[in-house]
This record gives sequence, C-alpha cells and structure tokens, in this order.
Amino acid sequence: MNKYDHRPIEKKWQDKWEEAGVFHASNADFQKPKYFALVEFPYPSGQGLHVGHPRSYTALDIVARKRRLQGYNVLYPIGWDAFGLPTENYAIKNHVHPAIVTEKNIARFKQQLQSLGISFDWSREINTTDPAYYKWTQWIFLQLFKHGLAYKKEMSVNWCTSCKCVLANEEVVDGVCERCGSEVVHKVKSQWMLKITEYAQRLIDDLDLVNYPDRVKAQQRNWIGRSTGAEVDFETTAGDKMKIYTTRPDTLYGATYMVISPEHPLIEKWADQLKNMEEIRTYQAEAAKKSDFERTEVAKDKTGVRLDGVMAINPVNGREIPIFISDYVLVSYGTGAIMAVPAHDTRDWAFAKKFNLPIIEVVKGGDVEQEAFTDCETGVMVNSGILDGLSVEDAKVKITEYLKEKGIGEPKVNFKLRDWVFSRQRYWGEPIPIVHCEKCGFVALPESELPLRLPEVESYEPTDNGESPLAHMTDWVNVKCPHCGGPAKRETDTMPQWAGSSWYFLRYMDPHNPDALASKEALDYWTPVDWYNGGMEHTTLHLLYSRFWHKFLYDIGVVPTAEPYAKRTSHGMILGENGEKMSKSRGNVVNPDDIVNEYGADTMRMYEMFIGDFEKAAPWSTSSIKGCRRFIERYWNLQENLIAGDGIRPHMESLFHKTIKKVGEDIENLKFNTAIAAMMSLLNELATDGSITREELKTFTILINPFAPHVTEEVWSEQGFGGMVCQQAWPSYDEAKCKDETVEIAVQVNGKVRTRLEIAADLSKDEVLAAAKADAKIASEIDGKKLIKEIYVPGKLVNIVAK
Ligand code: ANZ
Ligand code: ZN
Repeated sequence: MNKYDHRPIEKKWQDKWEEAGVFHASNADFQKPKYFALVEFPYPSGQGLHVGHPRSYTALDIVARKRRLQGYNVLYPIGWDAFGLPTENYAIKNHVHPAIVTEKNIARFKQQLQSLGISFDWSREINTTDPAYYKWTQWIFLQLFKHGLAYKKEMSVNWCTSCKCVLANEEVVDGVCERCGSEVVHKVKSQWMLKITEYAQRLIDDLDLVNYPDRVKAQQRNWIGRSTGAEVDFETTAGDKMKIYTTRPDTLYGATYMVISPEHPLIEKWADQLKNMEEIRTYQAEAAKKSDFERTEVAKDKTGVRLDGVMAINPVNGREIPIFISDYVLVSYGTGAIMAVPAHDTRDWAFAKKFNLPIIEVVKGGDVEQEAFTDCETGVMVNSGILDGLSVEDAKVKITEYLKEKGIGEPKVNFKLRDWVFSRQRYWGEPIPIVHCEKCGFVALPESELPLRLPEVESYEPTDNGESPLAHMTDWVNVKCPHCGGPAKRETDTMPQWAGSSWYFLRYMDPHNPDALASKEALDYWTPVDWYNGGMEHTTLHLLYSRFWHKFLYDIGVVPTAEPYAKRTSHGMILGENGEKMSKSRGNVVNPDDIVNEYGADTMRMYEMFIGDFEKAAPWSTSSIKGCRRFIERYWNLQENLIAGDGIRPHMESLFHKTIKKVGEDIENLKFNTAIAAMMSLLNELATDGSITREELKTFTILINPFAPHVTEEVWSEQGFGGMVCQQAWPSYDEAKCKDETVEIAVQVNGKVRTRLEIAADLSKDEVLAAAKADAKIASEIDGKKLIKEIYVPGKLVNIVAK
C-alpha cells in the first residue's frame, strides 16, 4: 500500500465532488427535510484567506456534511460581501476600478476555499457587487421607502476626518474610526436613515423565539437599550416649557439644577435673553468636536456653562433652579435635557461638586451606609414631600400618577438604539434608487429601472466637500422626474457596507432568480436558516440589521418567518503562536496556503477543530498540527490491518457504539475537539488490536469523513466500498451498547470486607454508596448503627465507618 500523500488525493476529490455536484442543494425536491447551514460570507480583502476564516467554515462544514449523511437536503452556501472601503481605497491609490480589484480578490479567496474541501454549493455563489444581486438590495430599499421606513434628515453625524466619510455610531469605536483609527468629529449632513427604532421592541421580544447563546442575546438587548421612566415638563422663567427624560422620577425633590445638551434648540430661542451667549457659543463649538463616547464617559472631567438669564422651576416644590449646558447630556437621547439629582447620580454628583451646586439626599439606603453619589435603586424616600417614607419602587408609581394628574408628566419608554444612518458619500456601494425632484421631492425609481447600476467614473475619490464621486457625473445625475417628468437629480450617496449582508442568506435560496429576490416556494421551504455561525464582532450590528430587514420583509409578506436565524453560534478567534492577535505588524500571521501545502487540507481542518474550545480564542501551534497529521496517517495505515470476516467484532462493539454516540453529540454541541479525541481513542484501540474488519473500517471512515473528507474518500474508493463516503448514511448506535462495562468493588464495614458488588463503571459516588447500603448483608451489618463516615475509592471499594 502507498504511503499517505495528501497532494494527489485532495485535488482529485475536490474535482470529483464538483463534477458530480454532490454538494448542490436541491430546489426540485421540497418534500425532503431541509437543513440550511450558514457562515458569514467573507469580505474578499487583498490579504487573502486568514487561518481564522476556516475555523467557522470547517465547523459548519462538519455540520452540513453530517446532515447530508443523515438524509437532509442541505444548503451550505458561500458568497462575497464585496462592497466596501478597503477595496475602494486600494482602487483610489492604484488607479484601478474597484470591480477589477474585487474580481481578483474573489478569485484568490475562492481558490483558497476550494483547496480546503469545504462542501459549499458553488452553484449558488453570490456577490453583493453584482448588479443582478444589488438589484434586490435596491428593491428592498424601495419597499422600506414606500413604507415610510427610509427618510432623509439633516443630522449631526459622525465624520471620519481621514476616510472623509460618515460613520454609523457602531463604526465609531472608543471615539475613533473603526476602520482607520482616525479622529471622528460631528458634522451636520443630510442623510438617508432607516427607521430601525420602529422595530426596537420587537427586536427585543422576539429573542425569545430563537436559540442564541445567552451572551449574544444580552448583547442584542444592551445595544437596543430599553429604558423605562418618565418625561416631565419643567416651567422656565422664559415662559417656555422644558421637557426632560428621567428613569428616576422618584428623585424629583432632589433635582437642584438642570442640564441641557449644547445642541438643545431652546438655546437659540433664548439667545436674546441669555447674557453669556458668547461663552455658550464657544462651549457649543468645543462640544461639537467630541464623539458621544468621549462626552458620556463617566470618569471624564465635567465641564459646562450656566445659562445666565433663564431659570427652571421644579414642579414639585416651585423652587427656581439654574440651567446648564454640558456635553455629558446628548441631544440624541431622551429629550436632550435632564433634571440633575447630584445626590444619586454619579455624573450629576461630579458636576455639582465642580460647580458648587446644592446636593439634596432624597433616598436613604437600606442597611449599608451609602456613598452620597451612589445610584441607589432601593431605599426609603426622604426630603421628598408627598413621597417621604415610601420605597423607591412605590415612590416611582406615586410620583408618576401625580405628574399625570397635574398634566406635567407621562410614563415613557426610551431606547438607546438610534435610526440607522444609511448613506455613504462613497463610490463603491449600491446606488440609492431615489430621484430628487424640485416639485415632487424624493421620488422612488420605478422598480422596472432596477438595477440602477453604478456608472463609470474617472476618479473614485470623494469630493472635498464630502459628496460622493458620483456627484461629478452630471450626465448620470440629471434625470427626468419619474413622477412629473420635470428636471430632477439622482441621489449620489450610496448604501453602507451593511446593506448587502442584511438579506444575503435569502438570495442563496434561489440565487439566479431574475424576477424576485427568491421564489415564494424557495423562501417557504428554506426559511429560516437552521444554524448560523459567525464572529462575536457581528453579534450587535449585522445581526440586528439583518433581523430588522427580515422582520420588515415578514411584515410585507415576502418571507414566512419573523426571525431569520433559528440558531446562532459564535467561534473564538485564532491567535498567533505567541497568543496575540494575528497581524502583519506582529509578524505572527500563519498563511493557510502554506499549511495546506505542507500538511494537507484534511490535517488543517482537523487541527482547526482540535485547537481548543470552539467558542474561545486559541493560539496557533505548529507542534499540535503535526499530531493531527499523525492521526490521519495512522488512520490511513489501518488499511494494512484489514482482515477477512465482516461486521463489528464483539470486543470492539461497545467502543464503536460509544464513539458514534459521542462524535454525533459533540458535533451538535460545538465540541469538535472532544469528538476528535474520541476518534483518536478509537484509533488507538484499533491500532493496538492490530486488525480491523471491513465493516469497522467503513464505519470509522464515515465518522471521520466530515472532519477529513479527502482522505476518507480515498480510503473508501481504494477499498472498493462503492460510491462516495459523502453519500453514505451516518452510522446509528444502540444506547444499550453504549453503557460502560461493569466493575467489581469491595464493600467494607469498619475496614472489613463484607461483600463484593458488580456495578456499572459510570455510577456516581452517591449511587455507589446507595447500592452498597441497599445490599442485604451490608444493611444488616449497619442496622441500628450511626454512620460516621462513608468512603468511596472509585472502581475499587466502599468503606462505611459505623458505630
Ligand atoms: C434623574 C436621575 C436621578 C437620573 C438618578 C438617574 C439617576 P438610561 O435611560 O438608563 O440611560 N439622561 C436622560 N437623558 C439624557 C441625555 N440625553 N444625555 C445624558 N443623560 C441623560 O438613563 C437615563 C438617565 O440618564 C436619566 O435619569 C437622566 O438622569 C439621564 F438618581 O434623571 B436621570
Ligand atoms: Zn417631480
């Protein structure tokens, strides 16, 4: 028999699978049970595949392959999330069309993925930059527009000074641009917005319908940030009412001053009455430069300016209190104005200390002496008029009723979630299919004109005033209004990178359909995705955005379910050998091509699954990869031990059943590493035994196949087992045969052996002790005595000390 050599084997089987189309999902047989396994489609960057990518792809490949063996019609697709800034920036720098860069990058990624033997259905490959694809991204946008969920608004946006581009809040990380790390400032721009806030409550509620890890659900909830409280109107000496939002209406008596955000509209209204307008304007300008993140940091030094000339009136006690502007109050949250309760709010406390403002305690903590600035959620009301003596909880109810009665307050629910800024002033994105008409306003492009293709431009650079490069294309921009026929202009902004990935899983269901994003039958059959795996970095935005679009499509009758993904899991990152994040600058990047060349795709796959707990980060290790290679070689060599006779031999039977059970269950529970360990044990037993039957080799080969698909196909065909392994049936096991063997233990009373018991080897201590005491001999021995101590030495003996 030949020595194991991965090189000829792997290419051969990849070609055979593709030729036979064995991994193609079928849209012809909707009676068969379906399984839709999904991984996040990659952004085809110039760097090529990273060893982190195959961790997710291999894991779900194992699931997909197992499902096929279990008889499902499996959809396991892949495509390209190919619009975006890195490609555009590369195109600008090197003067090539981003479409050409994209094509080149995709070719490289595809070749790399195919070399790994992932069982993707390549006949369903999609690309978000293909007009046949983005036609439907634009179509969904038009439906949102027609339903009032897309609107244009002048707003203060995050502006990356280096990318010259508007960023969503989510793209600003720690105050800087997520992509380039440059400073982010505020700028007022007219932007397309999507009303995701309209779905905030449902995006929380429907988490009950899906199987996501708790940490993922918690992140979704936190991001949406539901908050309950009240809106309260404060009178002012200027005559205008000032509406505030508070989660603690119970602390109203402790409000000793007010703070409004520097952008609050009342400031302009009061400009004539305010004596320090100049100082106020200087402060406003400073605040505009800061990101929301910087402004609301608790630890930051508090700054502000008192409005000189207008006072507020606390509605519960009629006291006049000063009003400040301070950047820690955001214009975009609640009403952009707060009542400050320095005794019980950390930020207010810091501010009051700095500006020497009165601090009135209104909640006395329970048994612990509270720090003055603790946000106390429990305790008893003091210094609070009608609320005195009530618990915080009761005080909230009472004051809210009181405010309502007087017509000065209302209960209110707020969300942290903001509407989604949906336009970018860049070239490489989906054109927004809207026309601005002088007479008719914003007009939707007729659906028959979709896709609205990206025109060729001379330069991809944004204009200096921050408009998209499309703004230069006057031929393209100037059109007739589809509504009145008058002069109109096309929207020149494009969609953000999140657009194409918000619905891509639907396109896989029917990727070549020219008349709909997918046929009704395909959507009804394949929806929802049964298992979706992706990175933790996408559990807030991408997950939220795609859930939002899906719910909208559900509401307008396009998709049959309210949620897109029945189950979501997340993998940990693969780190460099030194335990740090892999990066060029750290010099710890491992190139998957090198690993595939040297050790083979099967070893690479096996290793990525063996590297550690799938959900946790794991450092790369070249020595462990050799262990995985050894495993495959030893499996290959089993062929030399083949003996006549068939079936699974009695002395191997229990181990086979146990291994089938364990590998199957471990795959379902993302415990790929322990599944491999179980297969390694079985291999050890078989190797030690020195012989193997055809049936044993067959069964073992099917078990390993999802992990190491190429070598298993080769062994299968080499031995003439018939057909391909990937088309066999997943082996079943008999629960009764999975029981561990029994062991004999001695049972002592006060150190003397009184009997011997035959028990199952996997019993717990309590079970063994119960069995020992239930034995007739032992029961009579300890009858009427007091049990002092019960000792169990696993698998050996029980000793009961009794007096
Ligand atoms: C009085 C008070 C007393 C407050 C107290 C808190 C504790 P959530 O919704 O949980 O984030 N607030 C309201 N609008 C704000 C804005 N635009 N910018 C900054 N802060 C704002 O918290 C809402 C609380 O944050 C509100 O309740 C308000 O302060 C502040 F012991 O009002 B509170
Ligand atoms: Zn018009």
